[in-house]
Amino acid sequence: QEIQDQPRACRAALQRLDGQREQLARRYPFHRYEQVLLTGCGSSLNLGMIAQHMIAKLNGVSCRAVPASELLLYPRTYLPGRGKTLVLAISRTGETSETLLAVRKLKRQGAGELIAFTCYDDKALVRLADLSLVFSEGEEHSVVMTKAFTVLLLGIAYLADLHAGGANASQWTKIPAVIEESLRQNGERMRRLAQDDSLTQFIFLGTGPRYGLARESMLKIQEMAADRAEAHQTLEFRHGHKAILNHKTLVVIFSSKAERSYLNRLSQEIKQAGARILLLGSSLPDDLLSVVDDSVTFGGRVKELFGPIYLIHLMQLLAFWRAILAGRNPDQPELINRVVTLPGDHA
Ligand code: F1P
Repeated sequence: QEIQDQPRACRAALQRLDGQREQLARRYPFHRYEQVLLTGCGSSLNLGMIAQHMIAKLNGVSCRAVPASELLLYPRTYLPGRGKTLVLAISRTGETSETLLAVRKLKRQGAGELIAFTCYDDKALVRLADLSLVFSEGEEHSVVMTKAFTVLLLGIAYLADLHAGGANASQWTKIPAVIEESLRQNGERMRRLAQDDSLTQFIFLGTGPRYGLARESMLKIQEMAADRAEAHQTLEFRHGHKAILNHKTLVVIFSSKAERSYLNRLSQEIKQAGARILLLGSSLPDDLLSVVDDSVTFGGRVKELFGPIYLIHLMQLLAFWRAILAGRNPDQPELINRVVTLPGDHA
């Protein structure tokens, strides 16, 4: 239900953001800072890794996503000697202790303001933040994050564009429609793919904003289905990692225009190793389509930069069906906690 609810949740979030537009535009514009740091853990980190590309591209500011544990343990590595850092902390629950401890530490070390992106307004992260964007539409019963990922990512993209002058405002309403259409068209396809029990490992490849998407896809497969999964920056995969390919492997490539001319060679190598390829992207060329086993093409109605917002639902569905078919509960996987805390944590 939470995967299927994404179009509705996105529309509700957009309506609220539109209502706060003028107010939000005045608070902590990204370009006034020396750098923007995004932080979080798990899915929240992965969405930060996607959003860093959107912020850097739209706002012309140095921006990086760093795991909260890294910031907690090595804060000096990530704070510039001069100028202020704007910290964007992402946490669905607002309770993950690494994230809370990291933002407290950054404040103590002289970082600038803190904006929280979360789904719950009564939690510790909101109390620490200078500004909180609370996406209650993303609240979930499931331990594993699905619609919250999409809604929070859409929210950060919206804010990045707003601070850059709002040139992409017309993009946002297209996104829920693209997800809705794809859920209808591709849901059954993902179920059939998941059903293939000859597959035992999944490899996700993406570059730029699509690397965070690849990592989140890997995390979904691991969390929900406990299948073996890896994520790599697309061309990095050729540097040794490809040795693990075999005929029981599905490689999912999130293609982007920038790397398109290199994908034929990579795809041929993957095929030579006996693995299968699922290619996802817009305007996919015929010569590439002839090499891969399967593809899902999106019409390019939404700019490539924002593609990860409407692509992740496919991999959420794949992971969901893998879990169901293996007799696992995708909402409440064994070994996984809704909130990860540190021992002796007083966050
Ligand atoms: C982050 C997170 C989730 C993960 C697990 C543990 O939570 O790492 O991504 O699925 O449930 O927590 P949050 O800080 O976004 O609430």
